[in-house]
Amino acid sequence: MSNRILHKGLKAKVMTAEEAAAMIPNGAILGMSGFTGAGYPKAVPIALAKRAIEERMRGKPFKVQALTGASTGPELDQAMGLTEAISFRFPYQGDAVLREKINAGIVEYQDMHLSHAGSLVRYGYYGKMDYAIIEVTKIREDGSLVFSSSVGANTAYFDVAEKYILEVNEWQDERLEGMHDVYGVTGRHGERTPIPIVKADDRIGSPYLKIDVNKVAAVVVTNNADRNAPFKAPAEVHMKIAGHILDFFDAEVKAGRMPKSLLPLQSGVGNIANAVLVGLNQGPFENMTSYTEVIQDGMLDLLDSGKLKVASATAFSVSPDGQVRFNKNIERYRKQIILRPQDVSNHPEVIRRIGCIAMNGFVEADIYGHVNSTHIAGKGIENGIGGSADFARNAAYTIFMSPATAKDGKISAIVPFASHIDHTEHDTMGIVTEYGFADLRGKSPKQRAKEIIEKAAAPEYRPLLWDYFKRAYAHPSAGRQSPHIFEEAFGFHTRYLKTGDMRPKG
Ligand code: 0RQ
Repeated sequence: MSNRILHKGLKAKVMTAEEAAAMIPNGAILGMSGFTGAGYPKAVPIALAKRAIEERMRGKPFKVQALTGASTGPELDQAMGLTEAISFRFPYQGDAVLREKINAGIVEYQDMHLSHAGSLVRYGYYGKMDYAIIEVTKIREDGSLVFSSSVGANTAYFDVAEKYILEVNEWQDERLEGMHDVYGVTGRHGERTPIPIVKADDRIGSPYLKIDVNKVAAVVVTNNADRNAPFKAPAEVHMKIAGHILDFFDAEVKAGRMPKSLLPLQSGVGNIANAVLVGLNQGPFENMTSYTEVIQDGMLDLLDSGKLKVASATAFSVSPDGQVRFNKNIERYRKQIILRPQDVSNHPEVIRRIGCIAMNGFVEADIYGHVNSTHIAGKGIENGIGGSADFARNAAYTIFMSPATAKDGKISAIVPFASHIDHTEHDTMGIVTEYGFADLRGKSPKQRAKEIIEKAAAPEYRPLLWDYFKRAYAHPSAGRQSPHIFEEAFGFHTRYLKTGDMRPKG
C-alpha cells in the first residue's frame, strides 16, 4: 500500500486502473489533469484505450470526451488517439497521433484560450462532467490533495465533476508539497472579485485542495514519469532570434521604458523560447521575474544563476536532465517556484496589471501583422492557441518569433495574408525572425508592411512580398488601409499546395 495515501477512507478505495476504467460509461465526459506533458493521469487513460478496443471487439462503441488543462503525454492523447477512444477534445493538445485524427475529422477538437477553460466548463457548456481523473502527489490525512507537476484546470474539474478518480503517482517528488498556490476563480460574471496578485511572487491561495472525499470513486497508485522530452541545443537560427530580442530589451531599458530587471517574462515552449532564456542567462539583466504558464529548462538555469528571482506558472515542461536537476534542488526551487491554476497563471487581469513580456512562437504572420499560431495550410491544425493569446492580448510587450522560412526555404513564415488568424494586428508588437526584429509599435498597416517585409521576411521572399503589396495598393477595389487583392491574397499558399514551394519556378 502506498504511503502517499494518508486518508483512511480513501485507502479503501484503492483499485487497479482497469477496475477504475470499467466504471466509466461510453459517452462519458471526463475532466483530466495535465499541462504540457506534466501531471496528467497515466494509468486510467491507458486502461480506457484498451477498453475501447475490447468494447469494439464486442461490437459496442466506446468513446469519451476528454477535457484537460493543455497537452498531456503518450499514455493519454497518443494511446486514446490510436484506439479512437476520444470523440471530443478540449482545450489544447500537441500529440502527433491525435493531431492526425483531428485533421482527418475523426476527433472533434475545440481549441481554446487556456485561461477560459475552467470558466467555460463551470458554465456547463460541455455538459455534465461524469469524472474528474486527476494525478496527485499525495492524499493528506484530511483528504486534501497535493497536486503533482501541473495544476492546470484541476480545480474547475473537481468543482463540476460528479465523481473523482485520483491517480497517486509515486514517481512525482513528495517535496512538491508547498509549491502549489491553489486559488479558485469561481462565481458567475458579475460576482467575481479581483485576483489579488500584484507581483509575480504573490501567493494568494493554499498549497492544498480540499475535496469532498465522498465523491472519490477510485484511487489508483502509479509510478510513471511525466513526458519529459529532451531539448535540442539551440541552433544558430534560434540564437539569432534570441539575439534580436535581447537587443530590443537592451534598447527599451536604455529608453527608460523597461526596468533593468525587465518585466515579468512569459515564454512559450520550444527551442526558440529556450534559446531566449539561454541568452538572458548570459545577458546583463538581473533580478528578473517570470509570470508564465510553463517552466522549462532555461528557467531553471536562470533560477540557478540567481538572475531570475521567481517563476510563477501552472506546469513544468523540463527535459529528463532538467528533471534530475529539479529533484536535486527542489528545496531551493520550492522558495522560487509557484504553481497556480491556469485560470490564474493565464488570467488577463493579472497579465495586464503586472505588465508581462509575452514571447511566443508563430506559424505564419502576414504583412500587416496578423499572426497564425495554429494552422498549417493544407494540413490542418498543428497544436492550438494555448496560452499565447491570454498573454499576447494583455501583456505590456507582445513578441512573436519564428524562423523566417520552413521546409528548407520552400515556405515563408511571412505571407501576404495569414491563412488563419489567432492574433490580430492590434496585439502584435514585434515579429522576430533570424533576419531581424520588426517593431510594429506606433505604425499603421502600410508602415507595418514595410517594417515586416524589410526586417523579418527572408531576403528571397522580400521581392515577392513587395510586389504583392505594391499591386494591392494600386488595385482599384482594394482600399488603401490594409490593401489586399482577394484573388491573390493566398497566392503563396496555393502555389505551395500546387508545386511544393511558395516561390514561383524560375
Ligand atoms: O514541422 O516538425 O515537421 O519539422 O511546424 O515548427 O519551427 O519546430 O517551431 O516547435 O516552436 O512550433 C507555432 C507550432 C511553433 C508553436 C508553433 C512546421 C515546422 C515544424 C514546428 P516539422 P518549429 P516550434 C505556450 C504558448 C501555439 C501555442 C503557444 C505553437 C513544425 O509555438 O504550438 O504559443 N504555438 N503556446 O517545419 C508549414 C509554416 C510552418 C510550418 C512551421 N508556415 N508552414 N509548416 N512549420 N511553420 C505553450 C502552451 O500554451 C502550452
